[in-house]
Amino acid sequence: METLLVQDDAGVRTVTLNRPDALNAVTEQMTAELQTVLKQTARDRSVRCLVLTGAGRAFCAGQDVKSLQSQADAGARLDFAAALRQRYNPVIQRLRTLEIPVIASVNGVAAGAGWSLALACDLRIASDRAKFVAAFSKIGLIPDSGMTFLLPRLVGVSRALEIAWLSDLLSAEQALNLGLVNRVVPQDQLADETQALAARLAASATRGLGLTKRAMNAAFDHDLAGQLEYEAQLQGVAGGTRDHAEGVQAFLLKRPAKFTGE
Ligand code: T3D
Repeated sequence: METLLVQDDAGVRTVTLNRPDALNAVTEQMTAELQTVLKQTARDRSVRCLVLTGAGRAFCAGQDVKSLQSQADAGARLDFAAALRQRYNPVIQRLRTLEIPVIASVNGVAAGAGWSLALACDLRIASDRAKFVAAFSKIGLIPDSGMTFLLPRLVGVSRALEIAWLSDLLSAEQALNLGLVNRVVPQDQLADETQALAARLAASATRGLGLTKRAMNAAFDHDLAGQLEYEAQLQGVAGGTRDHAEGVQAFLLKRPAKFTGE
């Protein structure tokens, strides 16, 4: 991988966006590599939690605007719709449908599609130096890579429009108050706090957590009756897992459960 660092440790896979000189701005190479690593992760049962973070002082500054400009300078016709369909959308879909917890560890600024990447993760833990900016409106674009889907679900349509239209920088504290991040921690504790949270999730009943994610994501498309039926179907699956049996045994024997993710 040229633009990513990938590290596995005790069921936790940490993917670090690694173009620190460009604030980890996203290139074609990076979206291709993200697609590859996420596809591999979906197939690898040993990975029970995924962490996405950035190298250096930024999480991710979104699309590499310089590469867009150099393509335009070279006379290339930029096909934004195709770029989203082929490059970004598969990454967002993968993050949303991976049946393990996905944590964004937001170590610095998250802008444009870089913020969309963080929004597509299930949980966001931010450094107190993290900042968030939609940025799209500043270059005449609309929020993409799932931002128009995810932002209004977290903060409501009116606040989402304000954030998208104004592209003001939000501090980590503002993001916390708006419900855009789950936790804010001091910068020097971010890596440890992220790993502690990831390790705890990776040691949990992975199939149950994955099915919970599937159910929560589907809830927006169902009415109550539909969601109750969907819960019944997924509980039918969770109830057949080894981790369910182990959890019940552990409760009865008054000992800690040892979940294997099966
Ligand atoms: O077809 C398609 O691909 C469409 C998809 C679009 C998706 C998008 O993400 S569109 C939005 C793209 N992102 C932006 O417009 C954000 C641009 N960056 C900024 O607004 C600011 O850099 C930040 C708010 C993120 C951070 O500001 P600051 O003051 O902390 O850093 P800086 O000085 O602006 O940037 C530091 C360096 O990173 C600088 O390089 P230099 O000049 O010192 O060599 C800067 O140019 C570079 N950089 C920052 N963002 C990008 C970038 N280089 C390329 N692309 C970037 N997005």
